[in-house]
Amino acid sequence: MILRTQEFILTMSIVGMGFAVLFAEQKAMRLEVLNRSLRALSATDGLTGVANRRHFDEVLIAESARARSSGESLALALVDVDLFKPYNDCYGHQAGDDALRLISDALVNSKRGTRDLVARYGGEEFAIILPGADVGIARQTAWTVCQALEAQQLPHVESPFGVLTASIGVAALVPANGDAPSLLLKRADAALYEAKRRGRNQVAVHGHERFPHGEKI
Ligand code: GH3
Ligand code: MG
Ligand code: MG
Repeated sequence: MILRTQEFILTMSIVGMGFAVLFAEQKAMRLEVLNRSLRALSATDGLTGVANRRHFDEVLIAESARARSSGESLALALVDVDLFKPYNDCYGHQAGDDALRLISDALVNSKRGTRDLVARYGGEEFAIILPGADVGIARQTAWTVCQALEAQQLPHVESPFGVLTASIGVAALVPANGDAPSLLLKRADAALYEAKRRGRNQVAVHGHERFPHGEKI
């Protein structure tokens, strides 16, 4: 009788340990899923669902380092929605938010494959990191974005184009030792400024156009 009881206790202990291991594994899996979703959330812009500025900064640093060691070109497109303040003033902030979501969709649909990263850079500005792209490919992608935005036909009566449009500055380089990722940003930003200056709803490419005061952008 005592033997039976001991056997029973032993069996129950083994079964109990089995359950404990199973529960621990399930808990670890649940935590892993939770961690993954938290990581994804902390990298995502809440309004548009594309990468946020923090994630953009991380990816730009990582891709610059990768391009530096592989000798591949790295391109960046900075996209700024045209006349967005008047859009908000005319149609309301909620409509402005809806438009930003549609614009980010157009950007995501225009990117090449999975290596490109679309991010909300801030406010009504977006960025696309294009690893491996030279100036020609980056310019082409940027044009696709401009055309996709125009094709959305979001009415904007305050704009000379009649619809919501964007201006895009593009830069590409093979990072050399000592080139900070901020150099690519600075060049794309200068090109964006040039696209605005020329009348908006267009692409300007750093190094391929001239600034009014002579030096190449
Ligand atoms: P430009 O063509 O020179 O870029 O003119 P702009 O009016 O787009 O530029 P400006 O910098 O004067 O205005 C940007 C506007 O973007 C002002 C701001 O209210 C709006 N904006 C920024 N973030 C958001 C947002 O999250 N939602 C909405 N609805 N509007 C935003
Ligand atoms: Mg802006
Ligand atoms: Mg703007």
